[in-house]
Formats: sequence, C-alpha cells, structure tokens
Amino acid sequence: MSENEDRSADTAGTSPDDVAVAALRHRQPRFQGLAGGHRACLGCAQALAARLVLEAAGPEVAVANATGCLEVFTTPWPESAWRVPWLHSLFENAGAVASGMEAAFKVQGRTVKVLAFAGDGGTFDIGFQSLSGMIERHHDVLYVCYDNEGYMNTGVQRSSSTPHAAATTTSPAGRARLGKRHLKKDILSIVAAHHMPYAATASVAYPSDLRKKVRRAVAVEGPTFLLIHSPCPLGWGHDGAKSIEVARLAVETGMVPLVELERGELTGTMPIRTARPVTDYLKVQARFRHLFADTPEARQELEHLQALADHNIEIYGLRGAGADPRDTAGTDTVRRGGARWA
Ligand SMILES: Cc1ncc(C[n+]2csc(CCOP(=O)(O)OP(=O)(O)O)c2C)c(N)n1
Ligand code: SF4
Repeated sequence: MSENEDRSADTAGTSPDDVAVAALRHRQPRFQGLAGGHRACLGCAQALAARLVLEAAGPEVAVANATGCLEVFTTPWPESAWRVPWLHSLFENAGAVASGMEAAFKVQGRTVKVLAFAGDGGTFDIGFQSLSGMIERHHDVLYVCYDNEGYMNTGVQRSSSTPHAAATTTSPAGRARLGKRHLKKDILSIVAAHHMPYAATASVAYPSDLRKKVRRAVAVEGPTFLLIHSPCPLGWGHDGAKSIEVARLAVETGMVPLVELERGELTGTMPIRTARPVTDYLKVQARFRHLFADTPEARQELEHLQALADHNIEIYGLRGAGADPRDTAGTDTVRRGGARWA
C-alpha cells in the first residue's frame, strides 16, 4: 500500500473537519524512535514494524528488548539505532525485565510507558513464562512480538510459531518429512486467556491499522499484547522487495487473521472481501517450495493449509462483502461491539 492509501484509510468516513485535522497531523514530522542505518537485511519487515510501533507510541517510552534479530541489527557495538531508552534483556526474560522497569518508574513517579520487544522465539517459546507472569501481575507494559515465524538470528531454526509444513534448518523438507510437522501455536488465544485488557494482531502490510492498535494499547493502563506478522526475506526465501506483498497475501488468504480482543472477547476484525487461495501466499516463499511437487503428499499438505486458513476465516468471522481487499485497510472497517469469539 502506498503512503497515500495508508493516509486515506486514516480519514475515510469522517467529517471534513476531521479530514482537515488528519491532513495537518500528517504534515507534522513523525517521531523516529529507530534511526536508519542499522544492519537489518534488505526488506526486513521486523525493522519496519519496530519503526512503526515507536512512531505511534511516541518519545515517552522505554524499551526492554530480548535477544534476537532486532537487538542484534540495531546495536552493533559501539553504535545504537535507538533514540529512546533501551535495555537489552536475555532471550528468555523480556517480560520480567519490562515488569521491573515499569515498577521502578512507578516508584519514581514518572509516566514512562514501558514497551517489551521480542521475537516469536523469545515470546512463544523461551520467554513465555516471563510474559505470562508479566500479564498476570498486571504490569502496565505493551508487549510487542515481532513474528517472523522462526529463530532467525541464530540461523533459521523452527519455533512454535513456524507454520505447519514450512521448511527451516531444524525442520527440513525431504523424503521423510515435508517441513515442520506441528501446528503454529495460537499465542493470541493463550495470552488472551489471561483476561488481559487488550491483545491484537497486526501486519506491516497495513501500517495505518498497526499504528492505531499501538496507540490504543499505549492508552490502556495495564498489560497489552501486539503480535506483528513480520516477513523475513532471509528465512522465508522471498525477494526482499516483496515483503509487504507477502505480508498482505498472508492476510488476504486468511493465514494471518487481523483481530482485536478485549478481556478475551473479540471486538475488532479486519474483514477479507475476497479470500485468495493459500497457494498465492505459499508460492512466493522458498520455505514452502516443496509443497508444489506433483505428489499426493504435497497436495495433501496444501489442502491442509487451505483448511487452516478457512478455519481462521470461519472462527473470527472474517468474510466481508464486496470485491476490493484494499477497502479493508484500516480500523474504519473494524466491527465492534462484543461479537463473541468462538
Ligand atoms: C537461553 C538462550 N538460549 C538460546 C540462545 C540463542 N539465541 C539467541 S537469539 C535466538 C533466536 C531468537 O529467535 P526469535 O526470538 O524468534 O527472534 P529473531 O531472531 O527471529 O528475530 C537464540 C536461539 C540464547 N541467547 N539464550
Ligand atoms: S534474518 Fe530476517 S528478521 Fe533477521 S534481520 Fe534478516 S530479514 Fe530481518
């Protein structure tokens, strides 16, 4: 999506005054919490996602960042791309470190919003206990997970977020197995089961929606969670110039549902006007290349992945009306009002 389309999604369906105010707002320089010149791979969506989160959260923040790609590519000693206070935590304890930071600011009487940043390995797997404790103790922290669906920093190993049938270095595709044999963990449901005030998914392909979700989460006093689908050209095997296209296909096929949950209730969804076949998403990534072999096993895996996408569309009620999926680019289209989540 172009920046102009993104901006029009911000203003669609509002009064002329609102449009004028929004236009003025967009002329203001945006807060750049993450400087350019860091060392992410070309087309790394995680870098873009972090920039968007900081832009929306503003300067009054402090970050606890777990070990992972984001930490590595932004802080090659003695340099740093961070323009906000930033603390490196271990791979396994961003939630605990963020909890301590929040408690310390509270004691000092300072109003600084604490953000925890971690990859899916540091969130779904090894940092999960720490995240769960942070939410249960009701710390005022926005926890952002950059979901590139694998342990990328250490050489593209599988995580519990890696999709079924994707090839990684520890779930290779070969004669015996067609990539990972297990399902992607439904971290959003697990996190939401903590009765937390706000948990949502977002995508770099929909920056306006992503920024709105960050602003919403930052305004909540208490734990909030944002899972951002972040294509990784190196680990997924796609052209770095196409990361946004890949992210958009994930949403348009139903593989990545964009939803908001408040205290476990579904309160917002981005509908899919015309669901595309999952093969449109899979065929642009080398990690799924083995699924296009002309064999019964490969065809069965494709059917299985299509069924998973259809299931997402069904349980979240994502099927919208109309023909143009770009119409769905913003929370203006989000359905609110307590539709009960399956
Ligand atoms: C306790 C511990 N185990 C393993 C490692 C090695 N390690 C560092 S980063 C990482 C993977 C990070 O994956 P993820 O959190 O998904 O972030 P990404 O690099 O994909 O952004 C691993 C295994 C470590 N630092 N600490
Ligand atoms: S390996 Fe992937 S997530 Fe890590 S910097 Fe490169 S593109 Fe980004």
